Amino acid sequence: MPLSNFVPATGLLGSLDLLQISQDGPVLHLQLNRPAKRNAISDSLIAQIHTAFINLPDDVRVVLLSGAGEHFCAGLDLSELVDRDTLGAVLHSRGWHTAFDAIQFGRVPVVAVLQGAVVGGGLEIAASCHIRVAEPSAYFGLPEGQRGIFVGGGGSVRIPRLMGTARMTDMMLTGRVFDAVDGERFGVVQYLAEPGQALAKGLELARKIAGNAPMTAFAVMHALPRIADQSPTEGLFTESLMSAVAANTPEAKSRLRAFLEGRAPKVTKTSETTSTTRSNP
Ligand code: 1HE
Repeated sequence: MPLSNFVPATGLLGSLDLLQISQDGPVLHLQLNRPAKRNAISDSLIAQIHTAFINLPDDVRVVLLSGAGEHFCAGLDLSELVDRDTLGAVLHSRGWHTAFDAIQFGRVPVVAVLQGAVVGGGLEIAASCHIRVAEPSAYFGLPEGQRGIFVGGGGSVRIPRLMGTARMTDMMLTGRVFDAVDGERFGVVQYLAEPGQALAKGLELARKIAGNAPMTAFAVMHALPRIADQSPTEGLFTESLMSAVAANTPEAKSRLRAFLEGRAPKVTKTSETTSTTRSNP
């Protein structure tokens, strides 16, 4: 169901039958819509996710990603795995990388709203997003270890960067499953919502994000993770270049002028986003 005020997408985005896409101003809501299969990611679904993220309408400034039903995503559609040969498996994994790169390194930030199972490829797609908000029902697992396979959707790159290699090793070797509280404690989740409130919280955050200068959003999405992967000396240099680029946009200049002329809000405790949630510091 589209959120209230959200208008269902038409055209290409409206034709993607495994996604339900709707838009309200700068916020696009993209819902994985395969609840009968717990939003398991089939070849068709991964292709549709990729298509959606590379064809976002120009006026979209942020995406809210959620899953229909009681579970965010049960990961890879296991029924399609059995018949692939080795090259087919490599190409399949590379296809997931392309799709999830389009999320992480696309044009706009993505807020994921998580509930129920966030497992395997479900955790991999969540890890490609920029902000994760969780219902208390959310839980995180990497059953690949138990299924005799390995992560293939970018999990080995992105998940350790959120929770650390040791925790991911534990999940994969022992089948350990984390609940939402531990997910927040371990850095997988930035916001833990009250029951039934995660979508509303995600929307509130999305609207805030949509108000940012596009160049800042670009810098956060594209420069920050790359700087984190660079040596300190290279990182500092990249930071100087990125900050000079951002500061020289007309939007930055007008926002800075607005503050200096007393027209912009001050930074106060009330600008925290903790009204209905506990958030990480
Ligand atoms: C599926 C899948 C799936 C459900 N592939 N069909 N992921 C997993 O190992 C997780 C497997 N799924 C589960 O553990 C459970 O389904 C859930 C805990 C997520 C949900 O349980 P439940 O009781 O609500 O649903 P269900 O009865 O288990 O499943 C409902 C239907 O969805 C059923 O099909 P049906 O035709 O019998 O109704 C299930 O077969 C189907 N279903 N999950 C295919 N994953 C790029 S590499 C990534 C590697 C991975 O992601 S490995 C992790 C795979």
